[in-house]
Amino acid sequence: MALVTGITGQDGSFLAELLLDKGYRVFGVVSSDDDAGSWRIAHLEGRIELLTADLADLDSLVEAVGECRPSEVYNLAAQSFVPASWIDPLHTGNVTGLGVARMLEAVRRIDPMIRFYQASSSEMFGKVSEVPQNESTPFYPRSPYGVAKVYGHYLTVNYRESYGMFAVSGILFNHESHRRGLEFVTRKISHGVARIKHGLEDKLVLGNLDARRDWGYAPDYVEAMWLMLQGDKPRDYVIATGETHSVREFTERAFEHAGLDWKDHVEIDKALIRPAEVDLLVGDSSKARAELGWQPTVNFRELVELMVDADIDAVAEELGNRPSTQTPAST
Ligand code: NAP
Ligand code: G4F
Repeated sequence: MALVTGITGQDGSFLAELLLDKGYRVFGVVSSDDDAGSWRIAHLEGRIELLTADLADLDSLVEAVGECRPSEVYNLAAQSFVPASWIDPLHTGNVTGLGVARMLEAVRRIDPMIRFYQASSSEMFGKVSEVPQNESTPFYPRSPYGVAKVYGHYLTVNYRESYGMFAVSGILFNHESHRRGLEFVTRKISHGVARIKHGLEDKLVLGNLDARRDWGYAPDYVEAMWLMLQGDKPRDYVIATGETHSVREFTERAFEHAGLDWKDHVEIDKALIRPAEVDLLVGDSSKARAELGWQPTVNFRELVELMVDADIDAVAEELGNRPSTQTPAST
């Protein structure tokens, strides 16, 4: 039995599918009844059980964990959009940082034998001190989001060391899919390309094209989360493809795949440039590959193409007024 916070997010929806396939009874935390991401789990209705709780409210989390008494908890809920963390650093700190403390406390109080996964992030490496980044690379976060994730990361380590809990952190590099939120750059691009292809827009407005990321495919990454909770010993792992590409390269490939030239459509808005940027991320996941047997199955080109294809199909469906269960009704 497993409890997943953030089940309506990109990763939560894929993790729920994976756990169901493995025969788990799956409970998911939703923060409200009209959860914005409910379109991602609509196809799982009747197969997963939802509990209402908020990462900002300890009592609600204790109640949720107590109600289902899972053997595994995956803490995926967060305010996860980096620019929003400068707009409201207090909210981000409360949910993305202190929310981890509340989840760990809820687990410890109900049953410290429950295995706990924390969704840590490559954003913690920030201004990187070595290339590629591995489990020993020092953290230097560059946003309130990154700072909050460092707090959650070290608190998970601390609960493991203080209470002997099976609490692990997955330091996951960027992972994407057709279920990615529209505010994140890869989906903004694939969705923008689809709308341009269908003649609904002509321009796509972006920020820093020089930033480099190690982009993988989200379903591969939720498998790593599960593998981490099946180990003999609780250990933290970097999960990454080991390849890095710029936002410009992603943009170029996405337009090219749709038979378009990005230079005809992309405009830069300096307002989208961040107060402090993470210039380069590329992960060394050799520890996970050796100890967990994990490896990515989708490369950069395949990722770009599958996202563009999915959005071109989804926009076509919307134009034909046929409902899609894979993208939000509003887009
Ligand atoms: P996502 O799509 O933004 O999903 C975040 C989830 O958190 C949503 O279900 C959201 O539901 C929920 N949530 C937000 N505030 C909440 C609150 N106060 N109480 C309860 N639930 C709340 O994120 P994702 O891409 O799936 O990522 C999953 C986790 O991995 C996040 O912690 C993220 O920071 C981390 N991560 C992601 C990546 C990546 O590349 N995707 C990489 C490294 C780490 P509502 O909005 O409806 O409340
Ligand atoms: O897609 P992004 O918003 O993702 P970012 O900031 O790397 O964060 C994501 O990955 C983290 C893991 O490393 C997660 F922890 C986090 O929760 C989230 O899932 O931006 C990627 C890059 C940035 O350098 C940004 O400056 O794309 C650049 N960018 C350029 N134009 C843009 C845009 N980003 C967004 N969102 N929108 C743009 O128009």
